Formats: sequence, C-alpha cells, structure tokens
Amino acid sequence: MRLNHRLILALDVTDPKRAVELAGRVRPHVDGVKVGWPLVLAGGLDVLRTLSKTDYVLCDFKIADIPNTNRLIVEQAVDAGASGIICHGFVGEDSVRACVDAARGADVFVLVEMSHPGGLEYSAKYAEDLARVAARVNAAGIIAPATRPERVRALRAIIGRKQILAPGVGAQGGKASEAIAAGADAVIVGRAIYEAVNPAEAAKAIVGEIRSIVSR
Ligand code: OMP
Repeated sequence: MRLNHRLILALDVTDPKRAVELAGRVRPHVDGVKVGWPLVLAGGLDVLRTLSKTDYVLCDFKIADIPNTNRLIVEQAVDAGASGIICHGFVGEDSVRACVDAARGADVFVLVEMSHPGGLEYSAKYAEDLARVAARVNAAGIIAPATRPERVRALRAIIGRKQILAPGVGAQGGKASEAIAAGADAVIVGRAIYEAVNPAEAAKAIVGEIRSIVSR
C-alpha cells in the first residue's frame, strides 16, 4: 500500500451516502479508506464498488475461516474492488496463505494483536507467532495496536520491512505519533475523524501530528 499521509480512514458509518461523502471530504489527507461489516451490511458491496473507483479501499472483513471459505470471501472482495483485505492470523497459516493466494495482487494484512483491552487476553500472547506467519506467507503486512506502542515496536522487530497498520488512535486512547514512532507505517482512525465537526480538519491534524515526529 502506498503511504504518503500515513493515515487510513475507518469508514464505520452505516449510511452509504454519508460514507461516500466523508471519503470525498477527507481524501486529500488520507491514503485510503477502510470498509468493514457495518458499512457493507448497510450498503452492500455496491458501496465498496463505488469507493474503489476513487480510493484505495482496505476491505476489513476480518476473515477467519477455513482456507476454502477464506478464498471465496477474498475473491468476492477483490471482484468488488478491494485494493487490500484484512484477515485474522489466529486461524492458522493455511487459512492466511489462502487469502494471499486468492488476493490476485491485492494487499493482505494479517491482524496479529487487537487494540482493545480484550486483545490482551488472547491475541497478544500469540502476536509474535502470527507476525511470523504473515512474513512466511508474504503478506503485505500486519495490523498491530496503536494503543500499545511497545507492542508495535516488538512486532516491527519480527516483521522487518513489511507494513504495519495501527488502529486504536483517538477514541481507543492511542496517539498517532506514538504508534508511528514505535514503528507503525500508518494509523487507522475512525471515530476521531468521522465524528468530528470537521472531519477533513481532524484528519489533517492527525497527519500534522505524524509529520511533526517523522521529520525530526
Ligand atoms: P476507531 O476506534 O473508531 O478509531 O476505529 C478503529 C477501527 O479499526 C475500527 O474499524 C476497528 O474495527 C478497527 N480495528 C481496531 O480498532 N482494532 C483492531 O485490533 C483491529 C482493527 C482492524 O482490523 O482494523
């Protein structure tokens, strides 16, 4: 994924018209939009098709099934225009590899440790192993928690030059600059942008915060 701003908007809204409008307003400040179940269940795959005409769409179905079902899901997402997809790593190497094999060049990001408090109960215990899986199957990168910059740093040591996308900034308490300083390539931000009075300004402010530490 090409990253200029190092910011991805999580479009977790359930009105497809609002989603397309929001994407347009923040476009100058983000590298892409993340579309997941809330929006697709509300607007169908058409909203993904529409957004993919103008934006890098990271399709977040958190795919977590047997290899054959994973393959079928990835094929549907890529056919609808996804440039990237997110799958869970805990389902095992065969299932993650099936996503990469089916992606036809789209980026596959493997979720290795979740950002919410519950992410510490199970996912954090296996995150290093799952990052190694992502490296072995040649995924584009991993998803790691902006809420725990020290974990981003530890996972960077394993994943080498592959990309790390970090959600958990703003509403979940993480700070964009801290995640980037710890080794994340980009942050994924939802509510702190789409619930702001001025989403474009909110996105611009996050990019400014990131630039302030990157250029140091
Ligand atoms: P906000 O908390 O509103 O910024 O949204 C964060 C976005 O990142 C949501 O779409 C979550 O589903 C997603 N996310 C996490 O928050 N934590 C994770 O561990 C993984 C993801 C994800 O895979 O994108």
